[in-house]
Amino acid sequence: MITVYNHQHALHQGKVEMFRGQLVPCFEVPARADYVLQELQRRGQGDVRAPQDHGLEVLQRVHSPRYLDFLASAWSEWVALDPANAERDALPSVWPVRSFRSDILPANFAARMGLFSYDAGTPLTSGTWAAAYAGAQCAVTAAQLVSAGARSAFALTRPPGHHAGADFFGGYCFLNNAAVAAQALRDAGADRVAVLDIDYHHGNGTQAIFYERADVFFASVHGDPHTEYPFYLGYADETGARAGAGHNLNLPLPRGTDFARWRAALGQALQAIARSGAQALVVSLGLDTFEGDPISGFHLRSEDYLRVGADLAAAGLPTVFVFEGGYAVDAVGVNAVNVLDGFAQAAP
Ligand code: Q9C
Ligand code: ZN
Repeated sequence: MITVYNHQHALHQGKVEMFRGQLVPCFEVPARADYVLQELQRRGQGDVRAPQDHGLEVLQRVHSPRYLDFLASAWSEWVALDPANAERDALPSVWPVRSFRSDILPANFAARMGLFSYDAGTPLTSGTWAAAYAGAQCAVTAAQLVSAGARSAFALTRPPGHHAGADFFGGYCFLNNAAVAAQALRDAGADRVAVLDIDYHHGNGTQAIFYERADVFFASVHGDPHTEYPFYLGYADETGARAGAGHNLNLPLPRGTDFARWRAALGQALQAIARSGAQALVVSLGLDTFEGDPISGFHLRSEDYLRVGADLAAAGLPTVFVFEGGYAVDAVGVNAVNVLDGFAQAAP
């Protein structure tokens, strides 16, 4: 399998996130991607390439212009507020909930941070834009390799993407790499595409981006949002709207779910994807379903990920893998490469 690697991922290096009234060290750290790359090389899957730069246009297919403008200039505006900010992450602290206006773009920087986000756990840093931009280009490059006939490709990048919407960041995500890949597959000629999200957390950003569209089917297996982040989306009754009605499938599972039950849900998602008529698949590959994950609640084991890869291969679709969550840092390499290996060994 070809890996398109974001060599600039470590430019995004958050220091702290808000958790229960305290700033705690970030879970989403550069070592995550380093371990995956190391494991790929250790197991002789070292066809690792750099992304091609397809410009802002590919991002504008998914994200709003005012959000992209904000992200591109946010760090310099933050430092302009106070030179001492250069040493601090930027975090939002005020948000426009229901009945506030979101059409107005406030001049105040804190107000714009809140307008374009939904949590205080996603620090924006000096290199966030550069890292996220290069990461989204990795997703496009992987999609184009698959469009050109590759059986599969892996976009190995961070920060992750599936919580980011058309005009918001959150959940450690800024640009929605999986959505950008799905759109790139569409733009390269696939009439119907599916996104399958197997991160522990519901892919609220991806769902929101495609919710009213019939051309991109979204399916997600995740922790029940009644108790699990992102809480406000990911319920089973969300099936799509308007033209997208019937093109969204959520399979929430309780905290404590083991591999047998999780795999049955994966099977359900894959059946729905087959029925959707998708000609290509994007997998939002989160490894935070692992039993050792520090912030999640499923019980998958490292060897289970080989079977996950084989199940995905059995769908028989050209597949773009996009790296998402997974915070058991010393296991995330083995778990990610197990999926890719399981896929490659089973794929025709
Ligand atoms: N102290 C992804 O997996 N809140 N994002 C966790 C832990 C946010 C996870 C709180 C979790 C976001 C891509
Ligand atoms: Zn996650």
